Amino acid sequence: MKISIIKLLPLAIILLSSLAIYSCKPGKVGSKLDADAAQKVYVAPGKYDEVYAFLSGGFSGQVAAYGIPSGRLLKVIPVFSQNPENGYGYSEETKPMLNTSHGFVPWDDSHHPELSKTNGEDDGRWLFINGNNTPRIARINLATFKTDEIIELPNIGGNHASPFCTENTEYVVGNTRFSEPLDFEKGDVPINSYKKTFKGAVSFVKVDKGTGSMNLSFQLIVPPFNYDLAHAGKGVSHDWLFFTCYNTEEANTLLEVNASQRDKDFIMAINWKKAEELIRQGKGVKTPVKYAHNVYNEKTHTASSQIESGTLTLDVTKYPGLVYYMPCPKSPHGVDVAPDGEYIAASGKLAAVIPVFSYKKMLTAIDKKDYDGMIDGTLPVLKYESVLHGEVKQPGLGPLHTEFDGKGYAYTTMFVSSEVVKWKIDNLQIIDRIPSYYSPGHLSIVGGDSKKPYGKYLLSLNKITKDRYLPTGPELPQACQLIDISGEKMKLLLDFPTIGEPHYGQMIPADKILKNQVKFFKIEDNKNAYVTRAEKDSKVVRTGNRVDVYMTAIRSHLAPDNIEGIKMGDEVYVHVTNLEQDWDVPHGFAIKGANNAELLIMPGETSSLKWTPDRSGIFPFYCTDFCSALHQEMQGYFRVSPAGADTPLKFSIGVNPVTQ
Ligand code: K7E
Ligand code: CUA
Repeated sequence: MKISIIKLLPLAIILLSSLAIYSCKPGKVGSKLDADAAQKVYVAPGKYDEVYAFLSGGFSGQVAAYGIPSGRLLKVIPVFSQNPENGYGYSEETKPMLNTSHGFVPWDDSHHPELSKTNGEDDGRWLFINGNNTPRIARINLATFKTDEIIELPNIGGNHASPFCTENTEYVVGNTRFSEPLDFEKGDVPINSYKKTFKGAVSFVKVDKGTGSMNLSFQLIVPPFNYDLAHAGKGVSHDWLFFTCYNTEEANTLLEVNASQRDKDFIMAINWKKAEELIRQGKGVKTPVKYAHNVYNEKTHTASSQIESGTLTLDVTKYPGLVYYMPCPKSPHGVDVAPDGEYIAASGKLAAVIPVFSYKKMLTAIDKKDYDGMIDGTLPVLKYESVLHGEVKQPGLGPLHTEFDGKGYAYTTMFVSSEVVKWKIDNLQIIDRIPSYYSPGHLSIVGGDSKKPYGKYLLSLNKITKDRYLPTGPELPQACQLIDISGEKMKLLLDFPTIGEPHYGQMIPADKILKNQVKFFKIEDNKNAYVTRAEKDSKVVRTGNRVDVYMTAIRSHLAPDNIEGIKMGDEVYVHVTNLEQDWDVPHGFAIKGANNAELLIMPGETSSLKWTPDRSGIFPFYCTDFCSALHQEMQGYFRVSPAGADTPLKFSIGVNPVTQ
C-alpha cells in the first residue's frame, strides 16, 4: 500500500510536537533526595568502590570505567579512537588495531559494552563493545584494561544491534542497523531499489573459551529491516536470540515518517543452535568478502592486522524453523530477556505499552503454526496474542530499555517522560516510578542482563542535562544517575557527568575484576621486536635513512639521552622499553615537533614512536608522566643535521661532558 508523504507529514508533526510537550522537566529537581543519600555514595578516601561500571563513550569511540557508588572516573579505555593520552593508535605497536578494509579508521561510535558470560553470569574476563559506524567488535581484556582484539564485520552498515553474548559466550552476535547490498553483490544500485537489492546480515563471532580470541564464524542473511538491539536467551531460551526490527516498511528515505507507518514491527527470534547445526552440515555458502582482524599480542606488546577473506552465509528464507517474527508495537528499540529466560520485554519507542513476550508461548505458537502471515514468503510471523505474556499498561512515554533485579522486577527507561519505571514481571503491575534528569536512554543494573542480577544499584544513562551542571558552552555533558533499588521504592543517590555519550553500561561487582589484575609486565617475557632488556644494551642503529633508537626508561633517566647524527630525510623510530618492575610506574615519552602523540609505556612494556624531523637543530625529548621526584630531570636531546652533513652517529648517557 502506498501512502503519500504529504498525508503522513501532519501525523508526524502531531507526534513530534506531543513528544516535545512531554519532554518537559519532571518533578522538582533534587526533591526526591533522601537525607542518607550522601552517606550511601560516600566512599572514604583510600577505600575501593564496590562495583565497576563500564560505560560506552558513544561518539568518543571509547569505554570509560567508573567506580560505583562514588561515580569516580577510573579510566578511559581506548578502543576505536586514537587516544593521545597514552599513544593508543599513535604508537607503531597499536596503529594496526585501527586498521579496517577501508584502511586506517581512527574513530568510531561505541554503544554497547557487553561483559563476557559463563552460565549466563558475568565472569569478569572480557568486555566486548561495538563500533557502530565502520562495523567492528572489540574485545577488552579486563586483566589489563587494554583492547586486545578488534574484528571488522563485512556485509553490514551500522553495527548497532551488537555485541551480545550467548549464555556461555559461545558467540558474540551483531546485526545491521542499515541494511545495504551485501559486500559481494553489486553495490552500485539505485537507492530506491532498496526492497530488492538491500539485505540484513546477522554476524556470529565465535569466542575461544580459553583465550577469548574471536573469529567470524558465519552470517545469516535476513530481510532488509533496520535491526536495533538484541539479547540472547538464557536458561530455557538458551538456544535463541532476539532482535528488534524497525523500518519493516523497508523505506529508504524520510524514515522519521516512512518507518513509523506500521502499527507493529517485530522481534526477530533466531534459533542459533539450529543455525550452528546447519553450518556444521556444510550448508553455509562461502562468499568473497574482506574484513580486517586486528590482534594485540601481550607478549610482543604489538598489534598485527590481517585482512581476512571469505565468510560463510546462510539465507534464512531457505531454512524453515530458523527464524520467527513476533509482532511488536511501534518501532521497537530495546529487547531484554529476564533472568529466567522465559520473559522477553520489548520497548516500542512510540508505543503506549510495554509488551512482554513468553518464551513458552512462543514455542507453543511455533508448534501450532499459529501464524499471522509470512515475511518474504517463508518466514512466519507469529500471532501477537499467542506469544504475549501481557502488556505493562501506561508505563510512561517513550520506553527504550529494560533491565532486571533478580527479585522479580523489571525497570524500564522512559525517554520522553524522563523517568525510570519499576514493574513486576509476573503481573505486569507498575510498582514505582522515579524521575530521571533527563531523557534516559539505556539503564544498567549490576548484572542486570545476566542470569544472576546483583541488584542494589541502577544507573540511568541520561541524554540531556540542561540546568544540572555548571554550563560548558553550547555542549553540555551527558550524565548518569545512580538509583538505589535495594528497597521497594527507588531512591535517587547521585548524579555525575560522563565522558562522551554513554549509550549503555554494564556493572559488575568489583571482586570479579580485582582478582585478575595485571600489575606489570615481566621484562623477561617481553618479546617485542625492539625490546631493550637492560640499559647497557640501549643503542642507536642506522639502516639507510631509517634510524632505530633502542631506549630504556627507569627512574629517573632515559638512555641514551644524547643522540647525534640524525639527518634530515631520516625516519626515526624510538623504541622505549620501560624497565620498571613495579605496579603503577609508567614512563612517558615525547619529542618536540613530532607529528604524533606521546607514548605512555607500562612497566615491562616496549612502545615505539615514529618521528620524521622537519628541520635541523636540537630537539629535546622527555618523560611525560610524573614518575619520581626527579621526573623533571628525565630528559634528553636529539641533534638533527642537514641531509648531507658528516655528523657521526653517536649516542651516550652520562659521558658527553660539557666543553669549555
Ligand atoms: Cu538505546 Cu545505541 Cu543502545 Cu543509545 S542505543 S540509548
Ligand atoms: Cu619517567 Cu617521568
